Amino acid sequence: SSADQPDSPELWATLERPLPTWYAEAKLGIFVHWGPYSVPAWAEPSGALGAVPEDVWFTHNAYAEWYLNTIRIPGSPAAQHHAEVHGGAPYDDFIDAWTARDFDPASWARLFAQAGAEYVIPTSKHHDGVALWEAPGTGSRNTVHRGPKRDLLAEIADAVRAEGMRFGVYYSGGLDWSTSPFPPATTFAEVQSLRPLDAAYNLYAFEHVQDLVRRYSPSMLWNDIEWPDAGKRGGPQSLHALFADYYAAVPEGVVNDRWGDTHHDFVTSEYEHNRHVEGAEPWENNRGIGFSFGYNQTEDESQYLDGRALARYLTDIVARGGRLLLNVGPTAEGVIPPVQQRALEGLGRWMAAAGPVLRASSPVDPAVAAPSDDPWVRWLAVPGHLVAVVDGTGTVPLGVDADAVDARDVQVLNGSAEVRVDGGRLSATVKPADDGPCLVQLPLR
Ligand code: FUL
Repeated sequence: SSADQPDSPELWATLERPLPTWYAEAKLGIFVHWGPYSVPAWAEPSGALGAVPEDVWFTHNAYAEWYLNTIRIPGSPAAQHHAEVHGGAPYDDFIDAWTARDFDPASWARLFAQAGAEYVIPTSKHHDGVALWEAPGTGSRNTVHRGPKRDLLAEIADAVRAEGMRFGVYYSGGLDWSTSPFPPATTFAEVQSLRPLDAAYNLYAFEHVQDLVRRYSPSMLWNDIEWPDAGKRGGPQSLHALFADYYAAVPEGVVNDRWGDTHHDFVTSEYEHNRHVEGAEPWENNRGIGFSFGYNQTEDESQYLDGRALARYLTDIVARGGRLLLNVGPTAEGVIPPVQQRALEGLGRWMAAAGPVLRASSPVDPAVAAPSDDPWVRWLAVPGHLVAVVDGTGTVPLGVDADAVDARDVQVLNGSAEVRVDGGRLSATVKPADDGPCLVQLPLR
């Protein structure tokens, strides 16, 4: 393509190939948002993205990793908090205050693996532009030179792989606030109009991702917000070239859909935002355990999902053919906050029984077996069987035709349940286990 023509759909199509098996089968990934923002660790827990009105979202942003944007919005509670608690200190002071003193990547990886995760995606550079590795062109604004003084990505990659999980990276190609001063975004339109587009920034971002590929061979490139427009007009530093180079280096690698209108291996929804993409193409929903990705010390149990709620959230996604990228936000010291740790441990106890079923499963046509929210029932198909995942107590109608399954040969994989046939319909009298929903496995006839 010529210098001012955007790369064509035909060019992007040349990158298409079958979805690598590991990702086609994956059900649970762990996202890690860790940065200088983990020092103030402050946001208003205003609600889930997509459920909070846009005119409220930016001034009362629930995402603690957006701290540098939110404190620059005049009159925002975060601006007031920053003035009162941090004396209006320059944001980069938080780089040095980020100690990672208690960071033990092996214990993180063990926790994630026990929760049932198959892949782990830390932020390599978030919107604040601070790199978690010695990224070219960042000078000292990275964790090797300041703050932790460690290559955090290398340590996480090694620990994650030692637990048999895949390692990938998040990269903010769209927003990079290291080009200072920047006006704060107060609308989603401004997020787009304020992002850098030029050739110099494209080269900067291109060299970052190329360096990530060379050093860590990540199984996933999870870009955010968009890719600079200058990188979508052909040439050796184009995104197309970057993808081709990536697939050559990591044949099982996958890329998400947040580069703009380009090639992608899967699409993403975030909390309640973008739910309409779930279904047609391979998809992944992402969210924090609470309302933030970066650690937010103002949140408590009332915002966080617990193990049981996570089990239901994950099952709902898997039953619809998706996967969950569930975020953890460590403290500046490198500790997974206890409330997040408990949630993951709770999910892990349930996944000990449910994980193998979830991983072997595919969605069930709702015309064959209908899900319901009250009582809570979801359906999974595993070879030769249907599995009802049931939460609640008492007698629950199962929404499946009694002729479709063999009700005499029921296997309860978690909790206890008795299945009865009543007028051609099945019901189960359940007593769920302490750790999460019952799994009732019924052979297909
Ligand atoms: C969003 C970002 O703006 C959030 O801070 C977070 O990284 C999330 C996964 O993607 O678009």
